[in-house]
Amino acid sequence: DIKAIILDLDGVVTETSEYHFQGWKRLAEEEGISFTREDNEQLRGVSRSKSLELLLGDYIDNYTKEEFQEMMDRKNGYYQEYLTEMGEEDLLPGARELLDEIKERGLKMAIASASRNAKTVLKGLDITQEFNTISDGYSVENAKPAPDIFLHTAKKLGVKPEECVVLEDAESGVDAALAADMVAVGVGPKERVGHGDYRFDSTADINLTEFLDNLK
Ligand code: B16
Ligand code: MG
Repeated sequence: DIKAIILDLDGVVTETSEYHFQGWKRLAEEEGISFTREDNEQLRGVSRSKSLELLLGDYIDNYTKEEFQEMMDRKNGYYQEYLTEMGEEDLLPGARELLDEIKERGLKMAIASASRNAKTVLKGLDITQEFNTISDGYSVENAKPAPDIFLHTAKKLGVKPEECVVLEDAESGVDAALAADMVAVGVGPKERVGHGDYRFDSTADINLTEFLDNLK
């Protein structure tokens, strides 16, 4: 039986990828490196350090460890500037209804995000209090696609991995959920999350009741 729903944050509950993109783009421009919206798609669900590695590509050899750290901090500063303007209106369509539905069904509910800014984002959206537990970019050492963040979250909820459904918009996140032996639900296009157990085009398209009844 399913006892808990674990939600990814960026891309499932809210769409912060545009803010991440603006932050990375500003940094890339300052460093004279090209960075397009398409490049940004690769960074979905990917940790901050891995994101910078992908952005730099071969240029990575031109930088010291300290410079790498400084660039991560600089991008995060830009990102946090955008976050200050966040509000309830930044919930993705269907997200509010989804949270209500999970609660009504008496299921446990958690966030498992790769972001170290997850708590700030949840506060901006004013939904912190909705969740039984929140795991973020500080919770585990190995980022998605490793299963660690989801296993850690299940443990905190006191449920078994097979009793969890994960909602994820990123390729790496679906990989992580499958590796954790949870029901992996992709939110997004087939090319990105089609390898999960189930898939919905968007958060607004998730019909939880129908989906859970079909699982039985
Ligand atoms: P930060 P999620 C992920 O969040 C984002 O999708 C990804 O683009 C970002 O690089 C990562 O968080 C780290 O974010 O720089 O704030 O620590 O989708 O796992 O909720
Ligand atoms: Mg995501």
